[in-house]
Amino acid sequence: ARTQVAPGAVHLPDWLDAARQSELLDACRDWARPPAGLRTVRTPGGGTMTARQVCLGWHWYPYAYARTVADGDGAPVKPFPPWLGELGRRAVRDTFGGPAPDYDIALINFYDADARMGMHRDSDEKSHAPVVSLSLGDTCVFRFGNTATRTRPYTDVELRSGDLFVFGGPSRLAYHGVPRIHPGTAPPGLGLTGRLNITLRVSGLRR
Ligand code: MD5
Ligand code: FE
Repeated sequence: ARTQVAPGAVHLPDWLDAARQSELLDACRDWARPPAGLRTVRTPGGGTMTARQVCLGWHWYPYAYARTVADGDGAPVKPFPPWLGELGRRAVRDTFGGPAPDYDIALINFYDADARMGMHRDSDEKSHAPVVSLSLGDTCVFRFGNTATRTRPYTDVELRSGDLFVFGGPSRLAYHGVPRIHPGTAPPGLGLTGRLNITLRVSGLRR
């Protein structure tokens, strides 16, 4: 099943089978370890994001990318592996067909039961290539909004473990957020408490 939530915003439930979900989870656990592992993100306004993050390729700060993790342990960010780029290209081909971009960065969000992500736009990348989003673990409510405001109209979609969501075209700069996690809804065999979201992006930055 394939649902177009808005032009360019396409949800493919259950895109990753159980074995692929386990492989991706194992990789996320490796990336979450120091050096340059999981970090708590502080926003320029003095707030703290409740979803913790790991970056691959370039490091993301709200609102810019950098080469090092200055607010972590100072270690260089981990590399973006080629296999992950191939996964992103396959996701875009399965979603839209045709050519797929060269992904070079990943942002991985770890949500515990109480974590949220407020409505925002992903406008720090210097490329309008589609963002590939992969979900693991607990089901969440994903709120897909509009390009003009962080309020209504929006569409709430449940994202489950193994789901793919691609944000391209006119949806690339839409407001979106994660207003809630449904605790205890992860597939029993996966062995994950909470939710993980992997986004693959094209930075548009010089390497
Ligand atoms: C998440 N992450 O579930 C979401 C999935 C983030 C973030 O929002 O910034 O790390 S990615 C959703 C996304 C990406 C790019 C564009 C749009 C949505 N959109 O236009 O709705 O942790
Ligand atoms: Fe986002």
